[in-house]
Amino acid sequence: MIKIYRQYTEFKRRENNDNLEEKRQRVLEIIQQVRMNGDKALLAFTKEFDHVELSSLRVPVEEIEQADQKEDSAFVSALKEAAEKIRSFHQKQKRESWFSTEEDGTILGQKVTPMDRVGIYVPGGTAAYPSSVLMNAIPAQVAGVKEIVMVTPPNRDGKVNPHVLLAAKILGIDEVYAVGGAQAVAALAYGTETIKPVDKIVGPGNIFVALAKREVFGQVGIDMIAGPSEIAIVADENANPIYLAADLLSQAEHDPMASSVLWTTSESLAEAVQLEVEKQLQQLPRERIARESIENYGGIIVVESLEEAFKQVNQMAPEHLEVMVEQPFAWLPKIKHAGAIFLGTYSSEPVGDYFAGPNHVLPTSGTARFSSPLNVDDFIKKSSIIAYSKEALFEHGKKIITLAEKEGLHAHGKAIAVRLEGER
Ligand code: HSO
Ligand code: ZN
Repeated sequence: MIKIYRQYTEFKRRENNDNLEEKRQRVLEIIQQVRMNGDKALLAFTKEFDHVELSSLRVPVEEIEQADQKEDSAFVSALKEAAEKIRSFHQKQKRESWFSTEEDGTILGQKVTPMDRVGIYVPGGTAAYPSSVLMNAIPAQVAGVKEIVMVTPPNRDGKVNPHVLLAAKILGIDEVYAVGGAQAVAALAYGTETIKPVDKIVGPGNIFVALAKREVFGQVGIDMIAGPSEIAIVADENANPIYLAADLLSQAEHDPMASSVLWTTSESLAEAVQLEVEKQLQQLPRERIARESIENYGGIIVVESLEEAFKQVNQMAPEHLEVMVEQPFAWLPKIKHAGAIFLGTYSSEPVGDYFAGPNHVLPTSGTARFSSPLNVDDFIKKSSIIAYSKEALFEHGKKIITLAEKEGLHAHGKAIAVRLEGER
């Protein structure tokens, strides 16, 4: 049963008290092995963790080419259409380089350059989501990244998930390696005989992948470290309990650690949703996962006012927030911290997971306080441009020399002074 609370303080937030140190040591060893032994280490770890002996790491290009042949056409066309929607949304995020000319002739600006090579981690098993391939790769493509490679663990037959390959095919990605876990992250960061190192690694993974990403950060860029999924819903008395229950369960089925929370001003709605969650739970193929999540990390919080509800939502800073109230747009100014905000009855969260266009890689575990959904900016970097004019240098040179000398950096001052003197 999903619990009903009258105080937010009674609702316990998910805490991570896993002992990570042991796992971290293991990950460090794996990274070390991959750096020393390259492909040989990758194949050995694949044998150890994925229980399969591969003769080559690279997935043959023909296999990717043929990925659509065994899929049903409704799935292929839905995935293609989703890719188009995601692409057109991300196109709007694209930034241009800019230059501004000052009155003294100086030109200042910012040059935008895409990263050269990016690696996308795609988990194996039931979390191998083709939708996540689209969400990770499309912003990189829109940014202009030329080389996008994918790594994903093989199954016991040595094959990678065919739906994931279909997503790769739709996007035109032909460099895919059948390797997963911390070893795949190490290979992307440091390179091996077959895998050329990348500049940034993105994509979700299990705890070993997350720890490995944290360890290689600095050698390469990484995206966020994603935690279990979360959904917060704020509903008034007019919301439909069937829809609310379904939306809560949509994220609960991801992970036993997922957190689904409803805030409402209506006691009777709270009770109706409680019953409805139970009813729908029993019909879910992933009931076990969803039930564990709902019972441990789910809740319905009855509040005095919507004002109060949004205050508490801001404290949670959820990954997803659904606003199921009349006039949802009117509440937007009150919402400060949420990865993605869904407004109104027809904006059910899975619309955003798959199809609307915005990214479904979102900040979790309260990190929406300081971070954003995965976006095109994650795949570019900026260089500052300074083209100083003679006039500007003569006007400001002395001030620069003063600043340099106060820092005790006389060579800095001299670099300016020789130019000022050169004109004598
Ligand atoms: N809701 C997940 C993304 C996802 N849902 C993938 C379905 N497939 C991220 O929060
Ligand atoms: Zn989802």
